[in-house]
Amino acid sequence: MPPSSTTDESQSWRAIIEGLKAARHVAIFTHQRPDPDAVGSQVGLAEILAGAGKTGAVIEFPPVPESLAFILESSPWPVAEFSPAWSAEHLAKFDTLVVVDTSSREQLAPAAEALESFADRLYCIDHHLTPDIRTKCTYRDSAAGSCAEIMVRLGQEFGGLNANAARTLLAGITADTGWFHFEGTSARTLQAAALCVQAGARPDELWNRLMQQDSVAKWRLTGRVLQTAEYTLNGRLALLKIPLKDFIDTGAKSWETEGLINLPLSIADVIACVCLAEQPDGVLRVSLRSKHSINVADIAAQFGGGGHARAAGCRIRSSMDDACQALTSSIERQMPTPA
Ligand SMILES: [Mn+2]
Repeated sequence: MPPSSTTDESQSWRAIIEGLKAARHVAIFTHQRPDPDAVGSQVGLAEILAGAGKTGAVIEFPPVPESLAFILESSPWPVAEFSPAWSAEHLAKFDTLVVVDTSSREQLAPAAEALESFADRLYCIDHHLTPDIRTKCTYRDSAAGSCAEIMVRLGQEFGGLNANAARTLLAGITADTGWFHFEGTSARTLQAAALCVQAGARPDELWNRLMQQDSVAKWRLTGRVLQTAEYTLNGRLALLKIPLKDFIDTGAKSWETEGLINLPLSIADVIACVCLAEQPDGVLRVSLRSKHSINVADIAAQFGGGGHARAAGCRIRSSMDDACQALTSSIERQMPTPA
């Protein structure tokens, strides 16, 4: 498959391929709060590079959701947890550093400074809108529905995918496209998925590993959050508020809010949803989704975050009520006038 549309992008694509072909010992990073696309892209890339005779490691920012263990356990390279001590001891030993599925300093916060101190050997492969980390080369395809989709193309430059690369990359593709129903799902997405299935990935296995692993605590939390959901701006905006108390009472973990924000989008009138989850340190972790019209990446950016047009996030340090008010008025300014 050809790389991407513009000259800039195809130049950075060639530069990334050349850099990876010349690499010997590679550390692969991804964003905090990793998801299947993040770790699927990491392990898929590790398989591709291991197949080309390279060594390396996959680096995670803790905590990593238990639900992703099945991907990380299949890594051909050791998986390490990032810490300042790990960084001081090991980072300089890698001749090549790669960041996948993000290009945002904020999402790499614990390691951003350390990574930028090696910017001359740092590559980034991403599909998000707002790059700000300093690298030797960043390849960004914001039309790709997942970073894993880009990795499948990258695999073709290295002679194809082995069965485990195919499996971990299909995990990333399916998760980031909502099993092929998000806007970013394109012919190239489906072509990449077909290559994965051809190389041995099984959609039924991945559906079970990714979609049928919830805890009872998560569903108790979900019940509470849906009960207390608020619908504003003429029913077009859904607000989900999760105070810390709800996590404590139900026993749900912080990452078990995953997917919850999509539920109110099933309501015909709702065109945007905001979910605010209070963290133990008092900061509000905010997720934003929209069906159409509203660019939630722009909204998130107003609060120091980022993401995609239809899915974005940020962190806000204020009371739940103040944050809801600020987000609601910012979304209201983007609301289309009803016909
Ligand atoms: Mn992604």
